[in-house]
Amino acid sequence: MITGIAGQDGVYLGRLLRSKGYRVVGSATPDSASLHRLLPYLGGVDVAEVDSRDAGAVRDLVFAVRPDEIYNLAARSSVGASWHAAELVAETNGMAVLRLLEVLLRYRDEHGAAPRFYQASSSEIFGLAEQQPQDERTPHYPRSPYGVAKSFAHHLTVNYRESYGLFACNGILFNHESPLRATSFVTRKITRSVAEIKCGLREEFSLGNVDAFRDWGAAADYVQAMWLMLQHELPGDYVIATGRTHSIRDFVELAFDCAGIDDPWSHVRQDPAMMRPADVPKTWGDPSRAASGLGWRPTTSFRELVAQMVRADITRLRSGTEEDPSLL
Ligand code: GDR
Repeated sequence: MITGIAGQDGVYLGRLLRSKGYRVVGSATPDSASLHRLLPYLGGVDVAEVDSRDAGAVRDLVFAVRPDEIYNLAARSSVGASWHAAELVAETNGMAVLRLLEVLLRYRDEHGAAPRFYQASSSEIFGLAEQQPQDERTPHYPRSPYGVAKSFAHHLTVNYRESYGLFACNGILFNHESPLRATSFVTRKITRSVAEIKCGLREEFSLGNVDAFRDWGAAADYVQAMWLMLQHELPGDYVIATGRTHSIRDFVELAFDCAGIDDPWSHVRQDPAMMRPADVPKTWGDPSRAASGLGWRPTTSFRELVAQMVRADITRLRSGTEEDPSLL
């Protein structure tokens, strides 16, 4: 069972589990626009429209599906939007996780064993970290309502594992991207805009803080790590990252380069209104524990990732088809 099937990671994980022969049930918020957009990629996945904040509906779904593994990906995923919807973010990214952990306990009471549980934690828990690179022992210093709620859920997952012996893991995923990323995130906003410039549909676009650094990997690689965590003999928490960090500036320049366009900065405006009240200046992860404990390593370079996203956006515009499984 995958909560949040209607996001980038839900699609990649759902496809991975299907390729391994799993039956996959994915939940999505009723009437989700994202589900409508990504449905072409979800062949073979059973979709249930359930709001993750609705504890009763989540309980009914878990008891009906009787899953071996639950991947909790449901969340409000935009850090930038979280200041404008702090309470909703706390409910969805924080309290809903507590309620789901409680459902696991009730399930175990009734069936003798609970499903293995994966919690989508995030590098945003580290925020203004002093330690570079960040690993599983780096103290939390979240910088947004999003990061605060993810930190709460992270600690609860550890606490329920230690208090009740649940098989519960936190995947501390650093930024991970793909052609399926929504254009509200900076990477896809850039690749989409570059593709539009390439196709003569626009001349320029605006960005906020271009001096932040992110450790960007590929979503396709990162869902493998989620699965590996739940196959391990013991539950644990793992940083999933590439171990390399790049600025937004680097991403912009590489994206224009991939499209064969010179002079990138003549096409980019900086808009102070797009700056966040507080930003995370640099994420840089140390994935050593995932390498030694899970045998996981990223396989996609930064250049390959950017090139794949730019190529997909140019293909979309030239074909007139927005979503097509051949883009992956
Ligand atoms: P992030 O991703 O906040 O790291 O969270 P995002 O792509 O939104 O921002 C990355 C950095 O780019 C700067 N930025 C802009 N961001 C957006 N969205 N739009 C802009 O126009 C823009 N201009 C500059 C931001 O200030 C920031 O520094 C992602 C999400 O997927 C989370 O859900 C996840 O937990 C973390 O990654 C790991």
